[in-house]
Amino acid sequence: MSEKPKIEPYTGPAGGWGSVRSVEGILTREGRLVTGNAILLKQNKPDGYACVSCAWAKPADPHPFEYCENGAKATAWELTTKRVTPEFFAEHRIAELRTWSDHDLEEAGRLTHPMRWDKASDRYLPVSWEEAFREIGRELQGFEDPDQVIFYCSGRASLETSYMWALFARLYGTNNLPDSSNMCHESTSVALPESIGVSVGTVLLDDFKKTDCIFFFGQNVGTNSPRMLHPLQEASKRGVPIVTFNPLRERGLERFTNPQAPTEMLTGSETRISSQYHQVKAGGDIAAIMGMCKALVESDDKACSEGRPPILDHAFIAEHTHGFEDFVEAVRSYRWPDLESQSGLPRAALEAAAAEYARAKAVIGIYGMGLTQHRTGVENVQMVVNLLLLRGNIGKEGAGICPVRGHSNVQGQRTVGISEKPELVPLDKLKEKYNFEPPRKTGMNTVEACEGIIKGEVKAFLGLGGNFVRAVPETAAMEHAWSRLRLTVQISTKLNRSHLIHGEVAYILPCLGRIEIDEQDTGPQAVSIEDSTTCIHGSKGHARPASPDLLSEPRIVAEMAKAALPPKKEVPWDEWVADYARVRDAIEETYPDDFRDFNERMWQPGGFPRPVAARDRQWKTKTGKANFIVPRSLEEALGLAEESRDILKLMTVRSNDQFNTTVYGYHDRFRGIKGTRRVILMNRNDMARLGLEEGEMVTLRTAVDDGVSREVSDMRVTPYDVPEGCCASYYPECNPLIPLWHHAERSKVPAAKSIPIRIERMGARIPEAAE
Ligand SMILES: Nc1nc2c(c(=O)[nH]1)N[C@H]1C(S)=C(S)[C@@H](COP(=O)(O)OP(=O)(O)OC[C@H]3O[C@@H](n4cnc5c(=O)[nH]c(N)nc54)[C@H](O)[C@@H]3O)O[C@H]1N2
Ligand SMILES: Nc1nc2c(c(=O)[nH]1)N[C@H]1C(S)=C(S)[C@@H](COP(=O)(O)OP(=O)(O)OC[C@H]3O[C@@H](n4cnc5c(=O)[nH]c(N)nc54)[C@H](O)[C@@H]3O)O[C@H]1N2
Ligand SMILES: [Mo]
Repeated sequence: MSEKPKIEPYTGPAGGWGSVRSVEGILTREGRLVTGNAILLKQNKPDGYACVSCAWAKPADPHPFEYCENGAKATAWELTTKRVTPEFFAEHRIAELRTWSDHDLEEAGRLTHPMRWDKASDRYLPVSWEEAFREIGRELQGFEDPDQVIFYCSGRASLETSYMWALFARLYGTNNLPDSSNMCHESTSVALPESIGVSVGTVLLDDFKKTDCIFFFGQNVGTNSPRMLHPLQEASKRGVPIVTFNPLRERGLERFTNPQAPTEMLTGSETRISSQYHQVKAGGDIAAIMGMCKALVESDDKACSEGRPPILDHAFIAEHTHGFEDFVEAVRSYRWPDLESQSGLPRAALEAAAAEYARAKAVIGIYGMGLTQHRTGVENVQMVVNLLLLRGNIGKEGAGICPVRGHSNVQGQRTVGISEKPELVPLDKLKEKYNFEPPRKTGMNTVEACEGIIKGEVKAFLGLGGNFVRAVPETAAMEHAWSRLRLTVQISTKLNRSHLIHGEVAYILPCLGRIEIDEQDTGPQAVSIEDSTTCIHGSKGHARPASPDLLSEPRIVAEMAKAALPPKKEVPWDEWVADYARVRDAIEETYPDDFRDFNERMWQPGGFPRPVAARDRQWKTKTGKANFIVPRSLEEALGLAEESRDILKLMTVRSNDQFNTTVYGYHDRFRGIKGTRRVILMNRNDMARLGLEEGEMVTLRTAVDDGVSREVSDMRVTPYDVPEGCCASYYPECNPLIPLWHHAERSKVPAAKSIPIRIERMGARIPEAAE
């Protein structure tokens, strides 16, 4: 991008005219306007398609324009008129394409034809589907051990495709089913079952209408789930306090103008979103929440001793929870000065937040990657649950825990068997239904798959969507090891880096997107997805396919499976492809409690919710109760000596102009950054201490002693409102800095929000910081 970078504060609200102009800009680019606009009216509608962007809930009574700026961008990006054809690949050698940016690769357009890498010319050449499936099948039959093969799944594929993919992997003989949630909400999937006996959130959209108070940790709603601003705005207008913890001041969490409300737009009226905004240090949430718990316990003690009504819900705690005494003992043992220095927040601020919590009858706790992508990711989540349990805020109207999921069906994929953990899958049921012996050995998650690839133990990688090499940590070692794989197969819509660093035998298999009409033998097909609030929705494509040579994801999965596996009458691949309703029947038979009357109910406005036991205060935990869990890491953290002052904690975050590794453009409007993504957002005091000037270019270097040098250069020093000791930059540009072992201890989610780094002036090492 040649545009001159510009960095200046953004004064507008989230949404508003900025959002309208941005949507307009997207739709008018390259003739996207006509199709795009008509199609957008179908987004998140009962007879339409589920947005391909985020997983936020779709209301039963949708707005005529039930989409947001970023949903519109995602749609336009998929409906682009540009094409990556065999001629494109003839013009560009792989070595050349490798020098292109993430943005330019995907901006080249939709993939149109199955392609196979040709060693002699170092190009991708067109291949027939038949030949592609035949060779992939033959290759898959050739590996010694099924555990040498990875079946990765990015979170967009439908419930139908995901069910088929997981079955394919298990029939092949492996539980190697890592997915994008291993980099995302796996901390949730480990934390919540221990705390409350379910792996998903307990909040429904309706709870937003009944809540008294919202606590918001580490999620950037204005950028990553903008439609959620509508229920938040409504809550705020009812006077519901919203208490936010985030190191960065994110505009969407501050104020919002609904671009779809004409009066608001004309009068320029804004709604404040957060009533309290606490700029916690990166990784400081456990200490912050512990501080709130301490304030609550102390005021409960006081109230009880003065004969006033208690602050804590002792009846709920007695009947429904376990571990309260140990937890309170821990809470009392922490000293305020330690909690203040760990969280970076003064006691008075934490007491003010606690007072807001104590006043409310029903509290929702919302969170995102700011909690899950830390070494303490699991404990972070459990600490939010501890806070909620103190006043019975789980399993009550208007209250609950609300993880904001990423990809549009990432939660649903887990529901239908995409998991490396065999204990989460009804293997006996699969065994009986499909008459085979499913593998019982735990498979590889994302980090383990990377380790296996680096060690050379993994021989083949099959990707159902996504951009694995770019999304994972340790870019240098991964890219090097990736090219030693025997087989890489990527089922994709757009060209990305994972296609270009490829195995010895490499295929790109282009597929239909969810917005496109999917015509099979019994007519146009629908698919289904599960949103962040466990509601399941039907989705029907409305746009003409990008190319006549595309196949649907279910078809590609079925053909690969048929080519790789011996035929089996119990698994009717062809019938499934002819009519996806038959896949839904199979899903219902495998998971009868979750998917009762699946085919009928999937068109219910607002979707149908899966049962979640904790919503009804049934606790499917080992103790049979909801558990208070003491975070051990806080003790350890408090015991550690102050870290070296020239090491900063780097948070890698998303801009308002990207979807994960898909870079739409170079403007991060809400953060006032234009024309570049190569910035390092820093506190002015850190800049002064490290002797860095605004606008100078620096190298970021990972500050760990494992003998590996990790660096990213050409980053522009940009002063920003971020706590001292913390800094921020963009994902995926900074992924080369993350050591593979730097992940949440219990869930193995890469700790992308707390990478220890040093900052060096380009060209010369800066001397040790002056202290
Ligand atoms: N438009 C758009 N939508 C998306 C995506 C996208 O890339 N673009 N990605 C999708 C996916 S897969 C996901 S997982 C979600 C991600 O959505 P988010 O969870 O919002 O993810 P991030 O942008 O990584 O930002 C996390 C937020 O956490 C804050 N944060 C960082 N460290 C800490 C901390 O230690 N404590 C606290 N309290 N906060 C912290 C950051 O300042 C930032 O505001 O969005 C989904 N939706
Ligand atoms: N440093 C750092 N790293 C991170 C994160 C972070 O916050 N910081 N976040 C992590 C998170 S939360 C996630 S979820 C992962 C994301 O990791 P992935 O899910 O692997 O990556 P995406 O960028 O979402 O994948 C984009 C590609 O998906 C393909 N695609 C798009 N639509 C479709 C479709 O309908 N079907 C098929 N088959 N393919 C499609 C396109 O070819 C596109 O190039 O990254 C993780 N990595
Ligand atoms: Mo994600």
